[in-house]
Amino acid sequence: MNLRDTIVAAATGNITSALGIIRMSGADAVDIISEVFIPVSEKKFADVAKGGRLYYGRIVNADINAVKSKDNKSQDVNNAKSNDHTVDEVVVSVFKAPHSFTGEDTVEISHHGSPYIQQEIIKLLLSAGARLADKGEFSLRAFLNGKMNLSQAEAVADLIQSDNKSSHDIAMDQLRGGYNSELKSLRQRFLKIASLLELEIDFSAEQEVFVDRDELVNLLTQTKEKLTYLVNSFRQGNAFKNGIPVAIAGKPNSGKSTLMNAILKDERSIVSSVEGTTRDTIEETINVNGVNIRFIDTAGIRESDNEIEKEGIKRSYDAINKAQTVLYLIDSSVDDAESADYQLKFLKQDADLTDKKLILVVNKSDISCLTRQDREKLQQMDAVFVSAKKSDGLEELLKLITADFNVQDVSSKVFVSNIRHYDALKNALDETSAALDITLSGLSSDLISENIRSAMDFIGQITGEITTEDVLTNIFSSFCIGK
Ligand SMILES: Nc1nc2c(ncn2[C@@H]2O[C@H](COP(=O)(O)OP(=O)(O)O)[C@@H](O)[C@H]2O)c(=O)[nH]1
Ligand SMILES: [Mg+2]
Repeated sequence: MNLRDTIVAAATGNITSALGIIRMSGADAVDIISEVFIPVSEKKFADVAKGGRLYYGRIVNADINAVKSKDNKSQDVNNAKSNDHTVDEVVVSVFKAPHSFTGEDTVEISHHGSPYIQQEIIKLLLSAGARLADKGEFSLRAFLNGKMNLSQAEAVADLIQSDNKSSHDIAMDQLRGGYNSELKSLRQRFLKIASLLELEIDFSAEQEVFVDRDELVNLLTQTKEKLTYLVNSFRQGNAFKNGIPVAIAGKPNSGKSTLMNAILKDERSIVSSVEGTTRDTIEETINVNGVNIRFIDTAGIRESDNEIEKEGIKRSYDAINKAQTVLYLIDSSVDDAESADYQLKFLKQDADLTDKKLILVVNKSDISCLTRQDREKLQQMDAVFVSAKKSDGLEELLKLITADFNVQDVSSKVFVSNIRHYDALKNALDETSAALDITLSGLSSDLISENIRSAMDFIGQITGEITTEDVLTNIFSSFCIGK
């Protein structure tokens, strides 16, 4: 990828709409647009274009133009009217470096929103010297030109993908700096620790311990707490951004599909009284108070020799393992408290439930044959009683699912919602914990320094102060073209 090229791409989707936008960025942007754009003043555009201005005019097919001017003297009667070479009437916005998104000279062409027109204009710009932008290349350039840090560039991608209030709030917050101040203060702490330690190493020949161990332990403990907070915020941050994945599990016929449908008030997944009908998993998202909940209806769990059903059961476990919350349904017309207990034990054996919320849902309460003792026992297991068929108890269930997720928190608290940041923070936390352990055990300070340096590197990776080409390629290639 040559970053000195002038790049072009459609900034709006390939659909018929009122308007579309094409963006072109790079040192030759104005010269290239000048080849195909004639402002109403009919002057050469490159001579008049100023940054921060909009220009109305026509995009013309330059090739035809060239032929026309050659043939001009012959006054060819067949010469088409100038109108015939016009691809579209457009508005061109000019941004001069560094006052643009990318930090380079940039032009944006607002054209009539036909995919055909869009393609034609891009083709003209390509033949005038631009190159088609790679995925995320505009954002990459913005990052490389210091217009935003890496986590802000990622926030642009999140912002475009946000489809509800909480994911939008989180992306917006990250774009506006987010936990940059937290990262800065962490970095400062690490720098302080590192400089204390450097001092000690320099003078170690004299066998003196310069660093007050208590101060060091204090600093490391505080840093560890900060990092732990950020790492733990990911569970919520990720839910706000991507929705809370909720797997609906239980034996066949316990009413999983009926429950999902009742919640969705939709008839998407197959409800049937023949056991094992839902052989695959089905996912549907609903929005409750600004938080997306992604319900995954599973095939149901039981012993089976049937190959297709076995595959369905395997997928059920996959869905459970990936979920953040698991609703485990029992059928209260046949299961009692003991059976519920037995089934949950079975589930815990075969599925990984660490860090997951497990909610026992006692279904079919309309035809339940539970005794009072059963009921009490189930209540002690924090069960929720519902009738999927009658839509009873669903509100309480939804409340329980969203209990840890308060949309109000998004604007007032700091959340980590990006998995790359989460990984980096977790690594920094591990290094800090190791440094603290070494300090407490009174071992040599060179070892601590090493941990602190790599913790600092991990923090630097988040904002992009420390980065490799691989990391950048990886991040920006997940963007779409034109971003
Ligand atoms: N009476 C009653 N029947 C239910 C309830 N929930 C589900 N059923 C019935 O139980 C059967 C199995 O339901 P289904 O949702 O397909 O179960 P799944 O195999 O767990 O997905 C169907 O005949 C449903 O109508 C309920 O709350 N009350
Ligand atoms: Mg089903």
